[in-house]
Amino acid sequence: MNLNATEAVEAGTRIVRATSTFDCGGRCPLRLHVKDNRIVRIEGDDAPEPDQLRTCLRCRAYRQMVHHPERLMHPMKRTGEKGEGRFERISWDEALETLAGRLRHVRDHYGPESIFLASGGGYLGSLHNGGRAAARLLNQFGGYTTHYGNISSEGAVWASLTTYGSVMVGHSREDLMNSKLIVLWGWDPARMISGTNTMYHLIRAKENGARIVSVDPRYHDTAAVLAHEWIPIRPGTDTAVMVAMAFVMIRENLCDRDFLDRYTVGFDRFEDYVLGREDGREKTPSWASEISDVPVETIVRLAREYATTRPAALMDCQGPARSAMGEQYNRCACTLCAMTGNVGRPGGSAGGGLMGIPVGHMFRMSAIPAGKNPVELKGPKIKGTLDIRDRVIMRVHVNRIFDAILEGKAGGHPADIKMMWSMCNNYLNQTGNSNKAARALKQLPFLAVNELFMTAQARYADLLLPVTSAAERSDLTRPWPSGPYFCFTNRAIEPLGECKSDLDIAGDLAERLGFENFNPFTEDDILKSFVEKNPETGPLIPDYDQFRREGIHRLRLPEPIIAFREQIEDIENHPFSTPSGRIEIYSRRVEEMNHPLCPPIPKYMRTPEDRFDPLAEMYPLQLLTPHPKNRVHSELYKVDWLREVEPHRIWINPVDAEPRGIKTGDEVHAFNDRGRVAIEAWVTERIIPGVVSIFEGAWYDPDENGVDRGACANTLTRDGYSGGGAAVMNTNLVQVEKALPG
Ligand SMILES: Nc1nc2c(c(=O)[nH]1)N[C@H]1C(S)=C(S)[C@@H](COP(=O)(O)OP(=O)(O)OC[C@H]3O[C@@H](n4cnc5c(=O)[nH]c(N)nc54)[C@H](O)[C@@H]3O)O[C@H]1N2
Ligand SMILES: Nc1nc2c(c(=O)[nH]1)N[C@H]1C(S)=C(S)[C@@H](COP(=O)(O)OP(=O)(O)OC[C@H]3O[C@@H](n4cnc5c(=O)[nH]c(N)nc54)[C@H](O)[C@@H]3O)O[C@H]1N2
Ligand SMILES: [Mo]
Repeated sequence: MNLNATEAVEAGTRIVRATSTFDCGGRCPLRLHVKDNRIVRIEGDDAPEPDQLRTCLRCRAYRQMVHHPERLMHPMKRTGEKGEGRFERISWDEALETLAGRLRHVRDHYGPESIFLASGGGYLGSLHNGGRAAARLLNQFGGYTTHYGNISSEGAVWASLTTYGSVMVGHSREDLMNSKLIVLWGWDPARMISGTNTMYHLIRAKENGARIVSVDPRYHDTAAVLAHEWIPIRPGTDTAVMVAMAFVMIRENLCDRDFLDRYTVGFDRFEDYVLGREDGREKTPSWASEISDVPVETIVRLAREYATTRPAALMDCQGPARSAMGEQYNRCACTLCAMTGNVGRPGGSAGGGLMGIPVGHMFRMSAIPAGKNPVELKGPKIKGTLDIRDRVIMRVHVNRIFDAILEGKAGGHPADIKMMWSMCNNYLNQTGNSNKAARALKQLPFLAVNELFMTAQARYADLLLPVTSAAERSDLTRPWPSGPYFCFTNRAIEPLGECKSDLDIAGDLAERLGFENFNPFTEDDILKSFVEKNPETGPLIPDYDQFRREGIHRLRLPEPIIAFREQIEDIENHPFSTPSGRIEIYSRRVEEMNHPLCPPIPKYMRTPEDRFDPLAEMYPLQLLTPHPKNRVHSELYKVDWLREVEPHRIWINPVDAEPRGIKTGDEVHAFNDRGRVAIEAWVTERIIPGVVSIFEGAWYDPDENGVDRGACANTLTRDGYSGGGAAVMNTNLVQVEKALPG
């Protein structure tokens, strides 16, 4: 087979080296075949094994999105009711004048804090574009209010910072080859990627003899392909099982005491809790079994196996952490990693859920600084604090944006929001409680949205500004957790219709607002300076032109990166970045915060809408909302090829389906006090009884009775956050019933 596409190309067709900028955590190097300003074909990476980065289904369907007939092609203003989706075409001139006028009006009448800037959650381009350009402009304009918190991983971030003082808690994926046991604890990389070639490395690790165990309420794709054992567990109860594993390890003398003595602080406090000296309750396997439905023998066996198989990689992630007490799961995972001496060791893991290594995390430095937000300068400095309450004084938690719009200062939020300018997100669809979000956007006086599609949120706009896809501009990007490589995405086609990049929109608007020289550099100048002036990448990418030509710069690491290896090899000269310089199983900083939901050691705690909440009488099923295989959140929703991959369905176990008279293919309603969705059922033993699952990202589409026909998962979720700041996406109770015919 001829893998070198350049040779087989038709006359008039160019091949452009690029990638998508989807936020799946991977980054597929692509060769886009372009003819007459259309991408006509896509091929993946042509590097030989073992370097080749295999392209997944979403990037293979990329051109179906870029050239989708429903792409927004010109600016539009609302003509119907808010949310109705009726718009009329206007000129860029009118659009920019409208936005500039509204910004001036709100700033002058209510103050700049009443302007809300909502930028990217799921979209990941480079930092000069997207929300960054708008922030730079608004900083010059007088400031704005924005959101706080990483909607993906705040629980894991909090846990990693608390325990290690660092978010770089990962190993390069090749290091999985050194593991003898790999525990996928709420981690499904076959679907959510977690680094382009993670599955490749997991498969090799298995071939190399590693045992693979999956702990998850769902028998997911990675487990189906790789796991020797599936341990089903009730959502939100992982910490209880981990604590009971610690109990077994302590009682059976299986802890690495030398490691704990040398590298950690506060294990005694954790031990007091585990053994019941703190609260009179031993955290035995039978205690945890009642909470989690994991059999006692399984907990005991897993504890022994994990403690005695060295090295072992306990791979916790972010899904279970996107929950009401999410950070406790990651903190407890870190604690188990330390108890077994797996931190800083090849084939081991540090836990913490983030899996990032310090290369491949690039372009954080800005060639054009965004400047400071004058609104935030009026507030307290929040750098370094672990206390979420300090972080939401001047900002709105990302999962509370719509509550802030509805309630304003009277509801304890930092501002009375009078307008929102939104880009690179579909938050109505992607944050908790979409019905509340829709109410908020109906009430909000003005919403401008930079978008490629008429998304669920864009329907509520007053003004729609059409933006280019990543294929229509050049950019830099990266795989987020792993690498180690950097991507240059070359402009493949000229902007379609009247689309402009967010950067150009900000530039044009700056002109209207009277700022001169907002975009003084060419695209190439900017990208070049990002690469060359960045202290992280500068030394790593020696030749900008070659990088641009090849579309990728692969790093050759002499050996896999192991988080905290330096600390473990020489703790005296390389302390951890925590106040004690050690791994903090107990955190004084957290104790001093005195936050009722943040114990200083990891603990299992009950939460609202857990399985034991009395509300379960009315809404007896726990709802999970994982990320979809055939989309990136709500992106790619319109692509037919990908819809064919997997219909949008609710997973339900036969034990729950049969008494409700539900069969595969039936239309069912899932509902709670926040909303009701209509969705097809998939009756399957791949999910445990008592739990149902709807993939996030389907577009919210309420009918006249308020039933969400699009079955957006967030019609059912809560707009809250945990003590550590995690968006609560996986702690929900619902009922499911068969839809009545007609
Ligand atoms: N229930 C539930 N909800 C969740 C999650 C969950 O697990 N469960 N996960 C959460 C997570 S981790 C995340 S990261 C968020 C993601 O939340 P969002 O960021 O709101 O989700 P996306 O669907 O990626 O939306 C990105 C939007 O940006 C647009 N876009 C793409 N490129 C550009 C561009 O260059 N400029 C502009 N202006 N727009 C562009 C796309 O068309 C798309 O509509 O969802 C969260 N929501
Ligand atoms: N294809 C695709 N890939 C993506 C994305 C996408 O939208 N599509 N989004 C990307 C983004 S922005 C992010 S942040 C990541 C998210 O990646 P993750 O946060 O890892 O993904 P999730 O799908 O939310 O959840 C992972 C697993 O956790 C399980 N789980 C949920 N609750 C619990 C629990 O209480 N206990 C246990 N043990 N397991 C539980 C789910 O069943 C699921 O199998 O994915 C990235 N990758
Ligand atoms: Mo995310």
